[in-house]
Amino acid sequence: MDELIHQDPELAGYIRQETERQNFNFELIASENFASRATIEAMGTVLTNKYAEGYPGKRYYGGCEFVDKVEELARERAKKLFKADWVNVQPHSGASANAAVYLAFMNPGDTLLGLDLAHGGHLTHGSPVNFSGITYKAEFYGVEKDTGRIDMNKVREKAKEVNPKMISIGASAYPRDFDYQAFRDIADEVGAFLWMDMAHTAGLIAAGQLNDPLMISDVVTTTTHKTLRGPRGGMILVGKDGENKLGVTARKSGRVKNWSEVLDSAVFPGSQGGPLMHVIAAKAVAFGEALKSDFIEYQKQVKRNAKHLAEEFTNHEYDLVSGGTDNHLILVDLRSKGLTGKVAEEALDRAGITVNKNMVPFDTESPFVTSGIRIGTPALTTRGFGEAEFTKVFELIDTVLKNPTDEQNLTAVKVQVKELCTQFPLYDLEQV
Ligand code: DSN
Repeated sequence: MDELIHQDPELAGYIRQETERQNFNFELIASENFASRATIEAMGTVLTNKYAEGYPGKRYYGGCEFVDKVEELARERAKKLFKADWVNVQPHSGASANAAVYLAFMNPGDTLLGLDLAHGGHLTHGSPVNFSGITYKAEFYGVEKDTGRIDMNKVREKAKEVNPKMISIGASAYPRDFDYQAFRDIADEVGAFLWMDMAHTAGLIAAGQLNDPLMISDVVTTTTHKTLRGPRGGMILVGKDGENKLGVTARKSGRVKNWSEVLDSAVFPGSQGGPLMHVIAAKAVAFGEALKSDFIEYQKQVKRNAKHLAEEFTNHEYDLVSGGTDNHLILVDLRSKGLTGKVAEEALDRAGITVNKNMVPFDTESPFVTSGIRIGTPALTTRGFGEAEFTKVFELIDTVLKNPTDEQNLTAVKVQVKELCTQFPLYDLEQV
């Protein structure tokens, strides 16, 4: 970063401060991770200069011979990683990938059935403040009050009642795995498309640590920066390509096309312009890393750490939504401790522990206050934390939550957080 420090010391200083924050805090936001040095390097290259609207071999600009190879490499690695027939690596984000899916399969006013945001769903799955809820008619299924889990009989009842054009699966705060076959059966019964947004769990799925939606869903979207540990971005996949059985037609020609053709044109020119070739290069690096055998061990450890953390919380009389976890995250319901998510998040932040406040199902607080916190293990597992370290993570969280307004307490915890982080080095400050 020598040139940046020289040319723009103010900006370089902020980047350095953020690097230090990441190095010396407990990063427990379930949707975050630490990309490798190689992945970050790929993003800081001259590929950012290149316009490459279109796809490899079919671009609207000259000079694309090398970025074609970059995009092909990313596609081939992603296909291998997820055993998918087809992928599109151009979406700039998860929301952009999801927008392309809507554009491909839905007309304005069509009905979507998705998991309620207040029960762990995602903004782009029909929330009234998001384009998905504004443009389409959004209906929701939820989790059960007593179990915190989705009841597939209720999903079936709801699907029969609202007759959706598309059913979405996927969540941002659901600690359990999904029964994809049950969703498929329901989608087939009501004649709906089935779309899985695996943004949170893609890395676990790639490593065989959760049920695999690829061959069961019509289309799958993901981000590339969460459990997948790549650069910030999105991707769309089709497990089994072929003529789409519900007869989606290409918007201009009216011809029935394969899933892949419909989706490619929904990304470009449908909803995006030039792809971010530097980010696509970084995706290729991350997919290459995920194809190595130590990625499977990493994902197993992510799950072991989450399970261990869940046990620590339940053994100390905290309530967890659904009582535990199958994946990389837990959702702590703080009502029995007399705390809100907002108070907990702010106190933990002052102690160097980063989590996010989160609604719990049937929450009585507003989204700005909430009754819960969401905690994920992917990032700290990347820096080498195992179960022993997660015991310490729990102890320090518990110490904060017992006295969230005691500044001395928070300062003492922050010192211990930094000590433990120092034993597991992350980014070399000399390189940034
Ligand atoms: N913002 C992401 C999360 O935290 O889960 C979802 O897009």
